[in-house]
This record gives sequence, C-alpha cells and structure tokens, in this order.
Amino acid sequence: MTFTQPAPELRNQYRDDRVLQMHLQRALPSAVLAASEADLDALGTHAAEAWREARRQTPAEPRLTQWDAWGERIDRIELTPVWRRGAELTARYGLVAAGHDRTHGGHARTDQFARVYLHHVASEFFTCPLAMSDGAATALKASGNAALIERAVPHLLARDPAELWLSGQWMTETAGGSDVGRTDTVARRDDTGQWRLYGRKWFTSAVVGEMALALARPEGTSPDGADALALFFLETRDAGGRWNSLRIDRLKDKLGTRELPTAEIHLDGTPATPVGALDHGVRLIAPMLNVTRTWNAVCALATMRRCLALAFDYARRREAFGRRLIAQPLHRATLAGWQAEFEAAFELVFFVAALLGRVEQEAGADKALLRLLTPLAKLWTGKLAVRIASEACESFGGAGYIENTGLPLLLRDAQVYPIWEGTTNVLALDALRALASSGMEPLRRATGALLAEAGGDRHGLLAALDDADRWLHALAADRDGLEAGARGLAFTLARTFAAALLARHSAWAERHGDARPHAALRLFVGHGLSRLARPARDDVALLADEHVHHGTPA
Ligand code: MFK
Repeated sequence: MTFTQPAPELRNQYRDDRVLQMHLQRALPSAVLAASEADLDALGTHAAEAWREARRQTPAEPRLTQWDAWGERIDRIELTPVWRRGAELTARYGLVAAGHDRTHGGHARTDQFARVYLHHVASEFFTCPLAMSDGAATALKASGNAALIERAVPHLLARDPAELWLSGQWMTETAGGSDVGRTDTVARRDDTGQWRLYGRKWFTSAVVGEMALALARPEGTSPDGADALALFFLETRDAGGRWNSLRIDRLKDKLGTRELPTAEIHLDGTPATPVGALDHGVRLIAPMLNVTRTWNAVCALATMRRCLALAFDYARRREAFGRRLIAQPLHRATLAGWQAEFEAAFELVFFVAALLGRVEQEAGADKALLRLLTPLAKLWTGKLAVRIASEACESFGGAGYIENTGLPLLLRDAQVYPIWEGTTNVLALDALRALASSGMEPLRRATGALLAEAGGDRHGLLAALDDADRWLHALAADRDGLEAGARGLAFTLARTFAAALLARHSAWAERHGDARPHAALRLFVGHGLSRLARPARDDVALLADEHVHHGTPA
C-alpha cells in the first residue's frame, strides 16, 4: 500500500470562520450585517475555490518587457491571471468603495475590512494597490483639493470595473527608505508652469495603477528634511495610453508577494499637480499611511486565519503515533495557543477598523486613540503573522516545507507584513510619537470602558497599563532609553488592549452560550501581557559595538 498524507482542505471561509461571524454579529446592527452577508458568503466561497485552483496551477509571476522588437521602449507588464481579475472583483464587492460608503455611517470600515479579510489571500496581494487606492482617496478627501477630489476620488471608489482606478503611493527611495525626509525626487516647473517630477522611486508596488501620490522636493527649497517635501498627484499614462514620462527599470526579485509587480521606476518629467501647499508633504500623506497600515494589519490577520484553518484541518485528518494530531496533547495545546493569539489580534484589528470608520463618519470619535492604536495593531500583527505562518508550516512536518503544498508561500508572504508600510521599529517609534502628544489617557479610558462592559478587570489589565505608565515616566528624561525599549512598550500596550477587547467580546459570547472566546482570553493572558524591558545600555553597547571593525576586514 502506498503511503499518502491527506491534503488540508478549505471550506467556505466565511461560514467556517466562527471568529469573524461572531465578531460581526456583536459589532454590526443586524440590518447592516444582513445587507452584506450575501457578499461575505460569496467571498468565502471564492477564497476556498481559489485555494484549490492555485494548487492545480504552476504559480504565475508578472513579466516586464521593456523593449519591443523594433527598439521602442514600451515597459509592458503582463499580470498573472488572478491579477487580471482583480479590478472586476474589487468593483463587484466594493473592496475600496465599501469603506467610504455613507449608507451605514461609522460601520462602513467594519463592513469593508470583513470583505478584505476574506478576499486578501485569494487576491494574491492585489490588496496592496487597493490599500494604496483607499489611502489615496482618504488623503485626497482630507486635503480639501476640490479639483483633484473631483478628478480621482469617484474612480478610486468606483463599483464599475471599467471606471475603477488604482493608485500608487510613491514614497520610498534609495537614500530615503523609511527616512522619507531624504527624498531626492525633485519637482520642477516647466515653461508653461506645469510641475514635473524627476527622480527614482525604489519600491512602487502599484505601478500598474492609473495614478499615484508621490513625495518630491520642489526645486529651490532646502536640500534635505521632511518639512520641505511636497505631495503631488500624478497620472501614470498620457491621453494616448503611453507612460507619462516615466520608465520602469525592473521588477523586484522579492522573497514573497511575487505575483505583485513591485517596480523600480524613473520619473523623467512626469506631469504632476501639488495636492496642497508646497511643504509638509508628510503631513498630507499621513492619512494615507494610517489607512494603508490598517490594511496591512487586516491582511496580516487574514494570513493568520488561513494558516490556522489549514493547520487545524490537517490536524483533524492526519494520524500519527496511533491517533489524529488533534488528539495529541502537545499538538492540540500548541494550535490552541496560536488560535488564542489570533483571536486577540482579531479583536484589536477590527476595533481599529471600526474606530477608523467612526472617526471618519461620526462626530466626537476618539482620534487620539486611533492615532495610537493604528501603529500598535500594525506592528503587533505583522510579527504575529510571521510566527503563526512559521508554526503552521511546522505543524505539517516535511510537507510544510514543500513548495507545491502552497504552505511555504504563506510564510514567505507573511514576512512582508512587518516591512510593508513601516518596519516594527519605525512603528514603535511612531507609537511613542502618538503617546508624546496624547499620553496614556485615551488608552486607559477606553480600557476602563471595555472592562466595565466585560463585568470587571479579572486579569489585572489596568495594573498592566499602570506598569507601562510607570515605565514611561521613569524614562521620560532618557530619550535613548525610551527608544531602546519602544518595541517592548508597544507590544505590551497592544497585548493589554487586545485582552480588554477580548474580555468584552467573551462576556457577550458567554451570554450567547459560547465559551470559546473566554477560553481564548485565558490562554492569551496566560502567555503574558507585559513585554516591558529596559535593556542595560552597557550590555547593549558591548554586543552592538562588537561588530564595528577598524581597518580592512581580514
Ligand atoms: C504588499 C507587498 C509590498 C511589496 C514589498 C514592499 C516592501 C516595502 C516597500 C515600502 O517602501 S513600504 C513603505 C514603507 N515606508 C513607510 O511606511 C515610511 C516609514 N517612515 C515613517 O513612517 C516616518 O515616521 C514618517 C515618514 C511618516 C515621518 O518621519 P519624518 O520624516 O521624521 O517626519 P516627522 O517630523 O516625524 O513627521 C512629520 C509630520 O507628520 C509630523 O506632523 P507635524 O509636522 O504637524 O508635527 C508628524 O506628527 C506627522 N506624522 C508622522 N507620522 C504620522 C503623522 N501624522 C499622523 N499619522 C502618522 N502616522
């Protein structure tokens, strides 16, 4: 008899997802959920079918052809089959439009991100340009630039694929990287007064889009620094459909997200329009950053859910050492532990999504809380997705290391989440920036309100916040110490607030006869909430400076 192992299977990813369904039942009025449920169900079916289909195909990658047979520069990008369907599915399910819909007021973002969460893995990271498009629509609306809003926003929010535009966010440069203030791209006026951009953009993931928002330094302003950057709107193609004075140098050879045609480009006089004043461009692009970081967190969550769905399914099928994996004490405890982390992260991410919707559509919503929680949710879920993807591969044994199971791809793709839209350290420092302007009070107030709904603070969450506050005060005059510990602080705040959210949710679930969220809460809290640390400066110096060599390497 030949030895075979049972492949994991996916069922409808909406109907099969207790965590999503229960969250939506609690968080959305029944009329809002009823209006979306057919779409969520269809996206759940599509997710399962796309997984099966992808296993039958050799993975496809985009291809760049720079020159035609006659020597003309064409820079044509051929997309994968899934990407070619991207616009149609985006328009049909309103993956961007739903977030800006005013029918359900502040619930718009919950509705939208439930769709995105279900579709993300099946989309092969088509969600990346969608995140940028959503961010661009948000930044343009916030800018108040009526002409640009009229020109672009209806396209970005279109529900007709023929009208839909995608936008890029062109910020990253060779010198700049995360230090956007070192942007080298120059904006210069031509004889007609038209602004034109010149420079090299190093990571443009949505180059196939119709437009982009790009940072550039207006000629004649100070040579460095973020304050002298301006935000520009540009259209990538001219009226004849040719590239608008830009060249695609190459597609990136990336660890993961390989279906996504991330490009290096040269702007060589691309016509552009200032979105606002000719300085403080980072301030103008910040609304975009915060939206794309929320997408990042939702997509990280979607990867976690996919990994766990496959790992649990396999554990129920595969038998070893005389019983199914799911009956093995260590295996079941391992999976349950990651499920608990996922459920806590789920509550945090969907809370941030809902709060974004309220801030955008309701008066009096807590902007300071959103400003702090956005980087916290992004940085924590980025790291957690990598760990869960790695554990999921491991839970399959050797099969998890075999390319055409589709499992290694989940791990490679997950590694983008802590990098895309700002690294863990950049985000931890951003959280410090938010704390410097509003302090801990918004978080403490919100935690208190959640615990009141949960029926009390049974897990010492307010004490955990007090510890974090004391840590902050102790380092108030020590900027280097504060920065050195910023990751630990960020993880502590993210975990503690996620626990408060899960406490509120599990109290509701228990009233509805479901004990599982409470079990998730107990396991999650059991993993520990605090990650506060004060790495001794001398110890850090001994190790960090060890690698500084003097003279020529041997
Ligand atoms: C999906 C697959 C993708 C494929 C591969 C992708 C690989 C990765 C490719 C990428 O490049 S992703 C993009 C990654 N880059 C970033 O996310 C940027 C990282 N850098 C930052 O986040 C910096 O913190 C930032 C550029 C936003 C600001 O740094 P600066 O230049 O030092 O500016 P500063 O002085 O801190 O802030 C300028 C203003 O913006 C301030 O306001 P004021 O002028 O009024 O004082 C800040 O408060 C404000 N600001 C900054 N961050 C903000 C913000 N406001 C609101 N929200 C924020 N998050």
